[in-house]
Amino acid sequence: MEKLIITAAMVGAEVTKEQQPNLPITPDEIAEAAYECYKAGASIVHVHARDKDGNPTQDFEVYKEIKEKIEAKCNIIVQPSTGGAVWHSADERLQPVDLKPEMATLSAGTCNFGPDVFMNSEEYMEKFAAKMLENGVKPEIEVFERGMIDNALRLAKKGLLKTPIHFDFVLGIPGACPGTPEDLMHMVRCIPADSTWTVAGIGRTQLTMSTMGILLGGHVRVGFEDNVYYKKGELAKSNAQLVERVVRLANELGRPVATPDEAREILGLKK
Ligand code: KMH
Ligand code: ZN
Repeated sequence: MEKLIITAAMVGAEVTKEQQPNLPITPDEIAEAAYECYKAGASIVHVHARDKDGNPTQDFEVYKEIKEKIEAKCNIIVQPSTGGAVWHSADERLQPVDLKPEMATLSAGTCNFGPDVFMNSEEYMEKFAAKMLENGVKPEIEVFERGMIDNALRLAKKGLLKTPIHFDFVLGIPGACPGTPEDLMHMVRCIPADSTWTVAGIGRTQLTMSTMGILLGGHVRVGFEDNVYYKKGELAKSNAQLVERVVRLANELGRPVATPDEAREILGLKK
């Protein structure tokens, strides 16, 4: 089995300081949290930016500041979000791709997202994929429902997505696919054999999905974007604490953890 790539999704667009007092918000806080996650064993940070009031923003300059601050501290892979928040327009969402990061997320279809709708029409997906291709950015395909795998395969068939594809199964969003072992195993069975994949379990599904990811030879995403708790009724102290738990699990289960450069090798990123 490949070494385990751990992604820290530290901020997100939906979580508030009221829900998680240790949520990093400013570029300095996000860079420090990324450095802590790196020291704990993460090789990718999935980044969302916030404005001065703490609201989600896709502003190019804010992402630039965050990326530069993280890269000044460590060589972790910086993966900006192009999902943003549900109310962001496609053009707003695409701004961080102009930074030419090594990776960025690409959501592969529309779904309910709690009380909202997360819009990713065919037109959006093609536009996002084309822009990432043009800028040499490797997409991480966000899959919230089974049919989104086929949407990604169609992009590849049209030459808008290079293979092998890297998928992220985001399971347990209210309104989309649940985070059960059976759901994850079905997703894994449906992707091309040469693909790589990671799993992000939302809320209480995070620990189960992380363990499944380690055992099935996939990779794992944890962090406040997906889950603010350490266990039922107990908030996590930091994003790094959640990464540390995955490292301990991986050690117990005999799966070595990848450094950022090893993750680059596994994902075919050139640096
Ligand atoms: N905040 C969600 C609506 C991504 O980062 O690419 C979308 C999201 C996906 O978080
Ligand atoms: Zn995200």
